[in-house]
Amino acid sequence: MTSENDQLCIDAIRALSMDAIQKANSGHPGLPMAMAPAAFVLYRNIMRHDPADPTWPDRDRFLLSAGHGSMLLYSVLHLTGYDLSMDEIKNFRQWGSLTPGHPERDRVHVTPGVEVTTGPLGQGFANGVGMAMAEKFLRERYGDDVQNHHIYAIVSDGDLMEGIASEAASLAGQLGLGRIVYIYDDNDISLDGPTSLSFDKEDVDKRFEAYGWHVLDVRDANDTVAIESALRAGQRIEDRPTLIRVKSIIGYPAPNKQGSSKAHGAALGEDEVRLTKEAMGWDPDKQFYVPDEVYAAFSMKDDGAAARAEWNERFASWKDANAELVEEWELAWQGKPLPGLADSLPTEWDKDKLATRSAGAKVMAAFETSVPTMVGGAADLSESTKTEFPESERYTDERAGRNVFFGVREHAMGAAVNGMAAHGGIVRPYGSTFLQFADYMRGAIRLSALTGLPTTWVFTHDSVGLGEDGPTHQPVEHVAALRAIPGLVVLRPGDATETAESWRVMIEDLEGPAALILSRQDLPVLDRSVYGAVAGVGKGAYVLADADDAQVTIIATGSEVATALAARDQLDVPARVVSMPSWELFEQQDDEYKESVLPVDMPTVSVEAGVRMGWERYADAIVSIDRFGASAPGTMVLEKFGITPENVVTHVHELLGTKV
Ligand SMILES: Cc1ncc(C[n+]2csc(CCOP(=O)(O)OP(=O)(O)O)c2C)c(N)n1
Ligand SMILES: [Mg+2]
Repeated sequence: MTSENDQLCIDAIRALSMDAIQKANSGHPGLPMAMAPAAFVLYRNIMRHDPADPTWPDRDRFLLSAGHGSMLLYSVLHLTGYDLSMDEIKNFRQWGSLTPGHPERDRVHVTPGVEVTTGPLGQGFANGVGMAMAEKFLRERYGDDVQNHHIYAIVSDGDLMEGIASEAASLAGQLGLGRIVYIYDDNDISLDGPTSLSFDKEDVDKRFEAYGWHVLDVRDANDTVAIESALRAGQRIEDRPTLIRVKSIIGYPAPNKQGSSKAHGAALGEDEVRLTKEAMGWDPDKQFYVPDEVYAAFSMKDDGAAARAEWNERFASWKDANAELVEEWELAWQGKPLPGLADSLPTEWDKDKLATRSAGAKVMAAFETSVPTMVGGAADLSESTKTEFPESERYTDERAGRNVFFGVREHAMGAAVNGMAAHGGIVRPYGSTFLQFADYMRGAIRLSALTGLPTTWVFTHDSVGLGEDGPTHQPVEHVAALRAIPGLVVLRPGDATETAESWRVMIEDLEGPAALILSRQDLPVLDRSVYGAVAGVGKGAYVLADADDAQVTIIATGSEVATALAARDQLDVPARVVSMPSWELFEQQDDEYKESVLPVDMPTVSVEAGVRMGWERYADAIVSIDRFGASAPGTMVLEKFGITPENVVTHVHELLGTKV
């Protein structure tokens, strides 16, 4: 039986959520009302968390994967004592508030206690898998005095319908991530109506058991005793993730709207809010009312402070006993590499031609020990993307190594990498695949940018130059599509040395996410005693080769830098070549620098083996590929599509009005 006091706390979540949504006349009351008991048990009785310090490293993490139920989270954060005031609750969904429509972990609005941005269903589910991976890795590396916590989430029908959740659940089962304990809000309702429309044939329990999860059923979402004992059972299972399926009635206890999709995504209406308050034994005339007993009983300030103090003590003695690891941990927790990263990077390549993906492999091997908590991997393409830490172990259910075999699960990989970054302690986690498949994980990439997470996306096989695999594998619009994401830094280095510098820039200089775009095919390694210094990479674009009286600038990225240099050699007019690995970094430079690289009055031709979209900003003539690729040897495809020095020369002559 739920005690009277507990019931009051639970009903306070419901009342606050209803009122905030009613005032905004916008939001999703159904989930907060039905899941109020589960959230109360989690935040009051199960989770170790401290409202006064929402970022302490060993706190339990909570993710509201069903982000539409955001008022549930805001109510609970307010009631347990986080710095989220009643005014913020009253400003739900309003401009500049800390209570946006869906929970946002954002560099601009920092809502204390919000771990990840959720809204696109399924992402939070998969973020939690990354968080559990991070926790396990850090626990093994630094010991359980430093990291020893759980990852909790509330997930909905929509979350479980999304493909990303299947990928992530399968991965979590494979990796035996026992610190995951998720509550599934099984309410037979989704947005369009009853789940009989689209989601009632599947046996979710059997499905998750088949993934290797530990599945528990709670028959009544109001049975706090059953919920608490299921959560404790989940905590005890160390070798498998746990899914607790909780049967609930959406919108409970609203007398007329509970159990119907009408409670899903719109304010209940003033009359129904009154009736619901009456049904709960609350005064219908009071809004945003929280009885003092609720604040007293729900507060986690004392228990949270005690939990954190207990950890502080353990952590302090760990520090005394592990002096050699302290600096490493502290830098990792700040997201920084060990000192000396830049000096560790290769400058000699032993070859005069090297694919940038192969250069990338050498670079990763070189900085491996400088970034001891970088964890990442590929979606079953590590042989091709060549992203691996050669001296490190594999991440398995038995041992959390640094090399993750994500399997062919791009979308879950993306969200898990975000989860690792959001967890903290994992420095620049990365995920890699062919550039073509960036589309399969775009939802996660977008969220990495929206949230400003320090994640690294490594994409190889970056143009039709990859050759015979043909148009299904040849990216054409992908670089442009990534550039379209605000806040994502796209880096397409032009040779091996630029690849090394790109990695340095990402690890040392950038705070947010970056996409590193690498070639499959060999590219000349540029002689830096002849060409511009590679330090220009950090400025996004720089002059690689110049002429005193240059009449034209050729801008190129990645593999086309070599094409541009060859065109310059063939031209009978003096030309400048600019390597432009990153538009975003170039845009951050001051006008003087920009003008020094790309003078406004200098005719400019761009060359990039992808769509022309956006190049109008920099170029007067554009050499591009505005069609899908073709299955043939890479050099031939590039030639057929005009990505050749000769075609660049033709464009220059056309632009200058001179004859070839
Ligand atoms: C990827 C994605 N697709 C669609 C939506 C729009 N949407 C929000 S909630 C929802 C489904 C609601 O059903 P459920 O997840 O069961 O939540 P409940 O109504 O039970 O609270 C949909 C389709 C979304 N948020 N994310
Ligand atoms: Mg539902």
